[in-house]
Parts: sequence; structure tokens; C-alpha cells
Amino acid sequence: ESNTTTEVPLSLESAGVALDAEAQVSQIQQALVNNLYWVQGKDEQFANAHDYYTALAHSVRNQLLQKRIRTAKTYAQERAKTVYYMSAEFLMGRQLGNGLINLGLYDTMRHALADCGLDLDELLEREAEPGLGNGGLGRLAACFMDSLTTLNLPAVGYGIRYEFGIFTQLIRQGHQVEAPDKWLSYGNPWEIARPDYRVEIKFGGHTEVYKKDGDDDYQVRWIPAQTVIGIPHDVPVPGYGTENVNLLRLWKAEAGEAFDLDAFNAGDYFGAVANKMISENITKVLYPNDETRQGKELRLQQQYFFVACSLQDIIRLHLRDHGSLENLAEFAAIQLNDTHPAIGVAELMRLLIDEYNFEWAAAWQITQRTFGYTNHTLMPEALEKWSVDLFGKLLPRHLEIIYEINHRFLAQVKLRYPNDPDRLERLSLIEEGGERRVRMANLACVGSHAINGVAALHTELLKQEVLQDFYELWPDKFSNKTNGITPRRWLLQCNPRLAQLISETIGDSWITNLDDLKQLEAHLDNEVFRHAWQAIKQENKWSLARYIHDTVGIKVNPDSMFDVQIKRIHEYKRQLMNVLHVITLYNRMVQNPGDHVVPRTVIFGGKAAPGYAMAKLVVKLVNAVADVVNNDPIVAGRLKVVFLPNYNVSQAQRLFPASDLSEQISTAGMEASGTGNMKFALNGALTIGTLDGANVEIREEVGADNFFLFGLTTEQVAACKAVGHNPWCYYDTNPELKRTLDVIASGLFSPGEPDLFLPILDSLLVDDPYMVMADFAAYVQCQEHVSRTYEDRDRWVRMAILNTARIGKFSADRTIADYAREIWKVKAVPVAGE
Ligand code: B1N
Repeated sequence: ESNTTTEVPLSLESAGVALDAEAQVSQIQQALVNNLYWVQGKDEQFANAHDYYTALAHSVRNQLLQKRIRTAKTYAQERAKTVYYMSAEFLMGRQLGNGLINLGLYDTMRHALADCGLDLDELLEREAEPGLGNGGLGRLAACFMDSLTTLNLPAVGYGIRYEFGIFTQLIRQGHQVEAPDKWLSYGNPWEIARPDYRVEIKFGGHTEVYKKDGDDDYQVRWIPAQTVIGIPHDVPVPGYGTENVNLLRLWKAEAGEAFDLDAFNAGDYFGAVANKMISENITKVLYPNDETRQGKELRLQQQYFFVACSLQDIIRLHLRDHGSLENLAEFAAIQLNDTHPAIGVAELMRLLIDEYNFEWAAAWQITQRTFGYTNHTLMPEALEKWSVDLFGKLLPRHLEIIYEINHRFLAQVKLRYPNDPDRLERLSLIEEGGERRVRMANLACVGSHAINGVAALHTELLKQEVLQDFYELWPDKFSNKTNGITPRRWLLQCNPRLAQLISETIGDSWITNLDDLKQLEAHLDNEVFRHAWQAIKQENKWSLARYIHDTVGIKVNPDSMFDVQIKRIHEYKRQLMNVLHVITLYNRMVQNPGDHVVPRTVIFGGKAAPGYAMAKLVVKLVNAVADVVNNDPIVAGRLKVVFLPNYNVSQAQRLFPASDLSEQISTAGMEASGTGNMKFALNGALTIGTLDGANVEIREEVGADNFFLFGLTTEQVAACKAVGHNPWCYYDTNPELKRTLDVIASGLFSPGEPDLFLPILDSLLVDDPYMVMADFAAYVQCQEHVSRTYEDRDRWVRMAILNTARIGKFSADRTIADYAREIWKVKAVPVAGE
């Protein structure tokens, strides 16, 4: 075989030559063997599945790099305006399958591999999941990258290359246990380190005033206590059916060399190495808190680190192509994904004023015109605020700049509202009273020209509540951009059978124009089509049932309704209400074993933040209820409860296609948007949900008849709380709810630990801040309606088809096109084919 391995790793195709299928297959095989040899240092005799995965990944990577190089040249030539999407999280999911699909190579590759006795699916499973995000916010950033490239928009995603992503969730005796996510331990074929684009980042120390040579004006300089180096790691981002490849540029922190040298010269070898470790800590681990703030110094260091690295990089690129920073806003649109990168406002001001000698007013205009801010939550506990003390210690110059921004801003507000000190206090970038804190949302609002929420209801609530004062000041800055998902990963890739049926029925234009799914409605009365649809859902359920058996050893009935709630565990998302419903169903079956029931498999998945005791207790309750229910012969075949450990993107890709019922049951007014809700509907699951987040718009689109609505509205929740919500009255007046809580209190689910779930019962009966008690009866009643509807299988299938057919609005392509037109003012720059 040595004649096949005499060259450096091959790309999959030779330039300019269109190959026939057979030649393409043999070239793929050739490239694979070459990569096995030159990348893994093995031949077919010793190669294992991981070696084949890596060889295959390199084949795809080579193609992506070829396209990337042409893309970079085109963008530079055209001096194109670029979107810089700054996000502390990018939850990309596995890259190989997505790369193959976006390159149009998926089927050819499958055949080429099968021809050598290799199974593509098995190799795809070898890829470690890059879990560099917590949940919806990080996954949204990943969907946006896919759509940006698919739409040929010049874009760079800037983020952090965490060495450890979101923790691995293990379940031990029903409890969540966290283990480190060592996703890099087998290497990462998708990244290229770029030490030549390294940047230096300062921390701590103090500032001083000085006079620059030949200048009468005073300048400020920052004398840091420490410097850290940022090394970019580039991940190519392919789009569907396009030559364009954009970049995800993730920063890794390393120790600064100069710093090392001083310490080494001082003879403190161990001290120097220890300091190296401190620097490298900055990008060590993702904070696993979703929607709960932790005012940890390291988190502020992470935020500043990646934002400062990214801004230096943006400035380097801009100066390369345009020579001066005066016109930065004409060529760069920087989007802040929540307040995590909001320190960028102060950092850009610092760079312009201290390093590039701009006047304040000019610098401020550039800054405001460059930044846009997306808010993702109304939850007060998620709004980021940093103690002024900590801030000044870590970023002394930025604190000065923030004070100056605030001073000028409040002077302007005072002119407009001369006698309104309360308003001034609310708008201030600094929270006074008690420990003084920097309000990052306020900084993001004043430093941006555009502010948006992520669903219609969310944006309205932002304007009326959390950001009301800013809305009154600048109503024109505000707009809504309802979230979306990429149909490539969330239908084409994860549900290939359904994707194929759809394409056979209406063609494949839906892949890049999701509104075309509407054409499915014309086939609603076609019985053959409906049967095919149902058969696919059934096959997907069989395959999920196999996965469940393999992972947790539970045998589920594939003919039962798959009732699924998958998302981070949070009280406002009300997994607890779902469990209470399960217990209620169980009670009914035990009490009336002969009654007819619609069989259900209730599936949960999601991680609890490691410090969130109540969320972890809910995980334990789900598992405890599962233990009892799944082992009770009375309910066999009719009720099963499954908690799938370690919910992540890969698992999501198995779950959405196999779901019948989507649980979107948050307390109204609390879920900013949700995006899982869209993935379910796209895959033909029906939603049971409240009028919250994007549920409102999903229901509008699919039609009220095809959506199971229940529960209090945002206004009703507010009204209920205003008069004083008394959860006891629901306990006293609803015998089924009473029995359900009593069963938990009885210790049935916590043998030997009768008090285990007391905090849950307390929370429900004392405060019930998430209105579980208030919504419970409506939820149970709605679930009965769901069951009755499911019995009429033909009706259900029609509803499912209509959900898929009418979900086009929620393509991330639509979302990104709206951002591009209304906020970023960027245009497509398609890269020509070879
Ligand atoms: O952002 C998603 C929305 O669809 C969800 O409704 C929303 O809950 C989610 C601090 C967050 N909001 N805030 C966060 C994540 C990490 C963190 O450290 C907050 N995540 C959301 C996309 O818009």
C-alpha cells in the first residue's frame, strides 16, 4: 500500500475537475487512507474507530480550509462590512456530520465508507461534543453562525476556548453528580491555533496621567500588575450549499513571556510556573450557571479577556483593510450576546482614547455606532452586576471610563428629566446603596445603537419592565428579533428520514427557505403521505427506545406517547409541575387499575447548575419517581419515566425527532424565548405550553387548534401576585393535587429519608413563586385533552404535519436576515466557486 501514501494529506477533490460518482468515491477513500497514515500515523492494520474518525475529520477540514482561504481573500478584496458576534458561549455540537452535510458530501461519504466496511454513523459517534455553552443562549450563537454563513454574510464569532466545557452529568443513586468535561483529551481536529495572531491583555495595577511627547494634552496610561497572552484558535464554519466559510475564533489564555522571564531571573522557578498556571486558569472552565449570576472574579476575567482579545483582533483587521479607525462603524458591526461581553463598550473607548488618541466625543460616537446589544432574560437574578471594588481592582482604567460615561450620560438625562432623581438612580451605570455595583445591562444599553429582545413578548416586557427607563429615553433603539434555529442541524441532519420524505414531497428548497414547508399543507389529505409521516415518527421512536435501553437500561413502550421535557433544570421552567403530573397519573392508575389510559413515556433531560440546590433536588425527585413507577407492575406498559443523564446537543439530535409531545410549560413572562420549542415543532411534535416566550408566536403560526394551551398569562400571574398568591387554597380545594403532594410527603419516593423532598413541598406551599400550584389544575386538564387527541392517531398526525408545515418563521435564516438588514446593515458577499 505504500504507493498510496507518498504524498502529504490530500484534499477530497482536485481543483477544477468535476468527478463522476465512482471517481469521487475512490478519491474519498484515498484521502482517508492518506490521512490515517499522515495524521494518525497508522495504517489499516492498526487503525481503530477513533483513528478513522480523525482521518475523516481531516478530510473534511481540508476542504473547509480550502474554501476558507478563498473566503478570506474575497472578503478582504471587497472590503466587506463584517459582523462580529461576541459571545461567552458557542454550543456548536459535533462538527463532522454537519460539515459533511453542508459540503453536500454526506451520502457519498456514507457509500465510500461502507465500501471499505466502515459505518459512518459509528464514526460520527466518536467525536467529542464541544459543549462550550450552557443551553439556549450558547446554542443560539451556534445556529446564528450556521445561518450567517449560509446567507454569505461576512462574520466572525468571537468566544472562549474553554478547556473544560459544560460538566458531564452523572446520576448516582438518583442524584446529579458533576464530572469534568475533558473534550480535548483526544485532540481537536476542527481548530487551528494561530499563535501569530496572539495578543497581550492587561489586568490589575493602576493608572497614571502623563504628557505625550510633543502633545500638550494629558493622557492616561494603565500600568497593569499582570499580562496574559491570548492565542486565537480558529474553527471553520461552513454554510449550506455555499462556497463561503466563516470563522469561529476562540481565545485561549497563556502566560505572558516577559512576565515569566522576570520571575525566572529572580530565581523563583516554581513561582514563575505557578503564575503561568494562574494565567492559564482564565480559559480553563465554563461557568455552569444558566440564568444565575455568580459574582466570581474569574468570570469577570474571562469576560474581559475574550472581549479585549477580540477587539484588538477587530482593530488589527480593520486597520489592515481601511487604514484608520474613524470609519470602524461603517465596516464593523459588533453584537453583544447578552451582557457577558458588555465590558467591550468600555474597552473600545479605552483603546480609542488611550491607545489611538481619539477625543472622547469621536470615540463615543464610533463605539455607539458599532455595538448592538441583545438581551436574553428578564430574570432579575441573571442581570449581571459587578462590585465596584472588584471591578476597580481588576480593571482600574475601565472603572474610570465607566464613571466618565455615566457622568456624561446622567448629565444628558438631567436635561431631559430635570426633577426626577429616582429615574437618574435607575438609569445610572452604578447601583448605589449597599455595595456599589456596575450594572452591565445599563452599560450595554448606553453603549449600543440597537437593543433587542429575543421574542415578541420578551421585547414588550423589556420595554415595559426591565429596560423601561431606557425605552422611554430612546424608543428607536429598541426592536424585536425573535430567535430561530438552523433547519440544517435540526431537521436535515437529525431527522434524515423525515427530511427525505419532505424533499420527496415538495422538493428540497425548504433547507434554505424554511417557509416553503407550507407546501406540505397541500398534502395533508393524502393518506399515503400521512402514513409515511407516522411511520417515520414510529421508527425514530424505536431507535430512541433502543438508545434509552442502552443508556439507562429502561424498556419503554415505543407505541406509548413520548412526552418530552429537555432543557436546563430551573424552577421557572417548571419540571416540577411535569413530575407532579406524572405522580398524579400514577396515583390514578394505582387507584383504578382497570381504567383505560393512554400509555405515556415521560422523558426528562437537563443539567442543574452545580450550586442550585432546588434544581438538583428536582433531578433527584424525577429519578426517585422513575424508580417507583418503572418497577410497579400495575402501570407496566402504560407509564414509564426516564431521566436521560447528560443532556447535550448530540442527545438532543436523537430526542427531537422521536418526540410526540413538547413540554414548554414555564411560568408566563419568565422564558425569554426558548428555542427547543421550535426544534420540537419542526420535527412534528405537538406542544403543550403556556403563553410565554416564543410559544406565543409558535401558536400564532401553527394555529390555536394545533397547540395545547394552558395556564395563567403574564398579566394574570402579575395580578395574582399583586393580591397575594396563596398556594394553600389550591392544596385544600384540589384533592388530586393534595394527594400528589401527600404522596411525596409520605416518603414513598425517598425510602429511609422521609424529609428529603421537604424543601420542594415547602417551596410549593409557602411561596410558590413560579405558580406551579396556581397552574396545576389547568395543566392536568390540558394533558387529558392531549391524551384524548393522541388516541385519534390520524388527527394527531395531521396536527403534527401542520406544525412542521407552519414553523418556517423560526428559521435562524429569517432571524439573521432581520438582524443583517435592521441592525448590522451588512450585505451578502458570496464567494465564487472554483
Ligand atoms: O437564552 C435563549 C432563550 O431562548 C432562553 O429563553 C433564555 O433563557 C436563554 C447567564 C444565560 N437567557 N440568559 C441566559 C446563559 C448563561 C449565563 O451565564 C444567562 N440564557 C438565556 C436564547 O435567546
